[in-house]
Amino acid sequence: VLVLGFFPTCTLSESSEDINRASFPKGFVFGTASSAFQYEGAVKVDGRGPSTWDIFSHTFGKISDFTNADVAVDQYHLYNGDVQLMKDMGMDAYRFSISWSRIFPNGTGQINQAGVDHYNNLINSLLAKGIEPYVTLYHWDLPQALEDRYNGWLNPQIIKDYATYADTCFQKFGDRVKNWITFNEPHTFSIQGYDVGLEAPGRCSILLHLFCKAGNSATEPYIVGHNVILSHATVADIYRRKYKSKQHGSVGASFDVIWYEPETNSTADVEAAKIAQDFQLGWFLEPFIFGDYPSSMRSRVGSRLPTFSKSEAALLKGSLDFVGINHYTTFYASNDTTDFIGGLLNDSLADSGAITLPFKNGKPIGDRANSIWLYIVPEGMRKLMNYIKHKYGNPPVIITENGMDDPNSPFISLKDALKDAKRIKYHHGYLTNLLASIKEDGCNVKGYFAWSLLDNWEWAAGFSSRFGLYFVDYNDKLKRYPKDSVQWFTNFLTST
Ligand code: PSG
Repeated sequence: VLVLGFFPTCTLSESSEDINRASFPKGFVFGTASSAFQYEGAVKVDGRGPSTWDIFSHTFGKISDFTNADVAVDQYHLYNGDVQLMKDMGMDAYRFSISWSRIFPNGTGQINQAGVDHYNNLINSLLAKGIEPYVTLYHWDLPQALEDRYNGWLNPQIIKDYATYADTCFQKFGDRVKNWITFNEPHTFSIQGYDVGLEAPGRCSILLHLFCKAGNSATEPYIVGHNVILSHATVADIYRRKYKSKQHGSVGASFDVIWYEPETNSTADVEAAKIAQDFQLGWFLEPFIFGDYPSSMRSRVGSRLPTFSKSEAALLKGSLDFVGINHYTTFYASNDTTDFIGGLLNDSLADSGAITLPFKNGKPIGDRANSIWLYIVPEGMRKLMNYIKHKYGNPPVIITENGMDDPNSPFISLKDALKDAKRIKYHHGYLTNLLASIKEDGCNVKGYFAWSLLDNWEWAAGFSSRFGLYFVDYNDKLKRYPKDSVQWFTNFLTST
């Protein structure tokens, strides 16, 4: 702070004033994002059935701090207060997910009315305060019943069952919900759940099945991805045929995207960065834009990559009303000349022939947050927006997640934990680059959601990572305390 004091243009108060809501186009949406399993808790309340994440989180050794999300931040009970916090900040929207096993505890069959009631209450509470709901239908918490019955996403039967679930949500909530996200980060859950096994359902074959009992890391991620892609297309079609003319909403999906910067300007590294991006964003976005997987994936994965029939391709193409992007970080990409990863793992990650790392010659690409994968590189946001514009015809984009985490340390006092200058700098930097992509480059970006309103349960990292604008006191009744970033966002959103 003392050092900053010598450079008046660098102080926080100044930097928070150079851009604000009014700098963005009219109607641009600002919100925060969350997911059911990370926030709700109340896992056994009102007839909810177990999900794959309940089982995974209760399996010894899977969660780094040995916690689970049985209580999480209890938004199931505390939602009214949380909605007020959003309102007080001047937020326009809230992205949350519906827990499939609250609606269908068994995955299919009987609807659980108490689960429907809960989301009706949440949606009504948001609308009463003028906050627009953005609803994710699937944020990783598959009903365990479907995993047990037929291996969940590995079986094409899931397409029909997911469609019934989504159709039910459109029917029950679509009179008030106008923005639907079918899937959160299919790339992440295909890889983490079925290639490296670090997330539910924890399947893999790497390192001689040392970590996972069952799985095939070279084939299953592609099978899962395929069923997810067909599920999205099926559900987008149902929405257009049965609901769109009455409900007038939009259906998109959210994709995780690390920006890949070639490690050197050699042809091989430039090409490696492109192919790495095909295997991340292209894998899931291209089928919806062009009707097929990227050609680089077709040639590299060969017969392990499932194919789309003519009629499936037609259903896929144009099935996204908007492209949701979860963007946090940038890595270097280089050509894997030694096939190091392929030899070691024999998995889908090796197929791109690229190595992606946040280091070059031992030097990090940017300042690191708490998560080992989260390096702060604000310019990546602008580059990514331009990449999507040029490669995919400037579709409407919504940033459905962006944010950074601090460690959950028992040695930091509450007072100090609320001083999150690093988070303010992060959002300021990423928003500045997002704004430039819109204003200077003509990118078609419609909204921005910060991850996250509250500290919450960060999957395999448990409570060890704090992504919130609000601090949650896990030792004292889950009380919420505003970090400095809350004041920053409030100023940003309410100044004109
Ligand atoms: C997203 C992006 C990366 C890793 C994990 C995620 N990345 O760039 O390497 S998960 C994503 C998810 C949400 C998480 C949040 C923070 O949708 O549930 O809590 O980001 O990890």
